[in-house]
Amino acid sequence: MTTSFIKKTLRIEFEDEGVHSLTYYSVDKDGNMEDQKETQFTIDRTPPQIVYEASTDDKAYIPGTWTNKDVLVIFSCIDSLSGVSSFSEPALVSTEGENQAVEGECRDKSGNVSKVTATGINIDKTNPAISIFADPQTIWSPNGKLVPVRIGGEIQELNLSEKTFSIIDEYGFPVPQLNDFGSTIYLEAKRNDWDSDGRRYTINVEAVDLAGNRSSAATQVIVPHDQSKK
Ligand SMILES: [Ca+2]
Ligand SMILES: [Ca+2]
Ligand SMILES: [Ca+2]
Repeated sequence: MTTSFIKKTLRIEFEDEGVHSLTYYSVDKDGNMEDQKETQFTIDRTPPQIVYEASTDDKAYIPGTWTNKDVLVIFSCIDSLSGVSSFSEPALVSTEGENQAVEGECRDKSGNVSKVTATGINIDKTNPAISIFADPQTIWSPNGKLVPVRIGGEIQELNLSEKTFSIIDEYGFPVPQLNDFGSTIYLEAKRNDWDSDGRRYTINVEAVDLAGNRSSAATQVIVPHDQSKK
């Protein structure tokens, strides 16, 4: 008995995407037919779908908003035909800066690639830096007059949201309003005779940046008990 194989190459074109199956068998000269065989293959020209989720401390991060925490970007990918082969690892953005971006990529088993970019990541971890001073710091003499005091200083902050001034008189009397540095306020040059450490006015400023970082600073103006303690 002799066995001879005849090799045939047949070109069949499959255009459509999807799972295709091809059934084939051979017949010998005497009409004997072998068992049918089947082969399957998938044509996939559609790139996968990649999306991302950004979060800070397990809460959703909204792009374009400022945070003072690291932003975690997690990518996920689906592919309906050949299936996902690989996609980007989660990325942790911890550097400070505005409009930072992270790119993610997904590849399916047919080599189609999709990309997505997480943009608008704004991170600020730095507290505002504040200086404040009063001029003069000592009011003399305690003659009951209103004395002009200039409040100076500055806030160093790239993303300042708000600044708030407050004045506290240790005697609890109504105090002037202060809206900004460079202003002059009028304080009463008066103290009680028994107040041995003098009357203390405290001028506070608090600054908050867009990411919620907060700092405060204060200076004091004193109406001393006597001139030697000024
Ligand atoms: Ca695909
Ligand atoms: Ca800041
Ligand atoms: Ca006092």
